[in-house]
Amino acid sequence: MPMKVLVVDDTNTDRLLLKLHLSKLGYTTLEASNGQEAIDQFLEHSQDLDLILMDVQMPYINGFDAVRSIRKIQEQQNQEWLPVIFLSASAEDDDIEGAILAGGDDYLMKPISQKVLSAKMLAMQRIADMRRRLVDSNLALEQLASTDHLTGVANRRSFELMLDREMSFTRRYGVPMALAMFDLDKFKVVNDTFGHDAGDAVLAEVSKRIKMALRDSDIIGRLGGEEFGIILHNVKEDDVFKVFDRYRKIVAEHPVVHEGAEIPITASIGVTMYAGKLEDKVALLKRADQSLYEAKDTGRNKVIY
Ligand code: GH3
Ligand code: MG
Ligand code: MG
Ligand code: MG
Repeated sequence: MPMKVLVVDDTNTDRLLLKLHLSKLGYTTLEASNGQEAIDQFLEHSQDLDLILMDVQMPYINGFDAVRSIRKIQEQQNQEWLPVIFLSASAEDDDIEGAILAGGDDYLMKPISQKVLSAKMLAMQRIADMRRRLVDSNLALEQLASTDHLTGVANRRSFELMLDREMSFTRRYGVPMALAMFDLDKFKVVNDTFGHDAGDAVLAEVSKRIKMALRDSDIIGRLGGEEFGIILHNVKEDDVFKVFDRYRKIVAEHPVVHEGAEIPITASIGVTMYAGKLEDKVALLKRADQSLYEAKDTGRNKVIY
């Protein structure tokens, strides 16, 4: 994709000349002829803009003020860095300093040399690429830190963060949700009979079955050991039992096959609803846990709701 550049200048001939330079260099352009237009263009195109070339002297809102506003918006919206190069006929130290203080990344003297402009844009592109790589590797690290490596589902920390988020969604919009604790039955026996590797394979397979069955807006996480949490987002109270009983069956109806061995598996599921009362995550998890205990106490392989 060619870089998209916003060219801001109140002088038509300057703007045309810049556009000409830029199109020769293979860039696409957007235009603004004053500070306000620049801000408007930025608001409309901030998603796919790569660079702003900003004249300093303009009536009403000058280039410095326009860039200050743009930087403020970016900060409020937590947007990515967008390079800004100021263009001005003034060689005054105060203007050069002012440009950087206003949020500019570089300052070029008019008349603009196509060669210098192209070199400066290359420098900005390099920094933008570097930042993008950093953001990407941060995202990858975050992903790694929030995922349980054996099963590929959310780990406890990340599940609890999502639970917080779901609960505030429910509080704000009054959309009920369900939370379940889901624990494999007699899993110690599985390990003792088939070995720890087989136990690991069961955990991975069970997570996969549930993940396949979940709706996109629902969430599964591994809370620890052979215990999982499941959140149903925006669910009718009448449907809750049906959904979780389906998950129970998905686990129980076929044994997990590992290295030729057929391993029968069942799970107990303790469920609780949340409709937005002043209750915290800990209280909710505790209620689901109590239902889970009841399921274990009364025979396992069942949903208690
Ligand atoms: P219950 O029906 O009451 O839940 O019985 P249980 O045997 O499932 O419960 P218990 O808490 O006594 O045992 C849990 C077992 O899960 C013991 C532990 O070794 C096993 N386990 C926990 N994490 C893992 C894991 O990552 N891999 C394997 N293979 N086993 C695990
Ligand atoms: Mg001007
Ligand atoms: Mg268990
Ligand atoms: Mg357990």
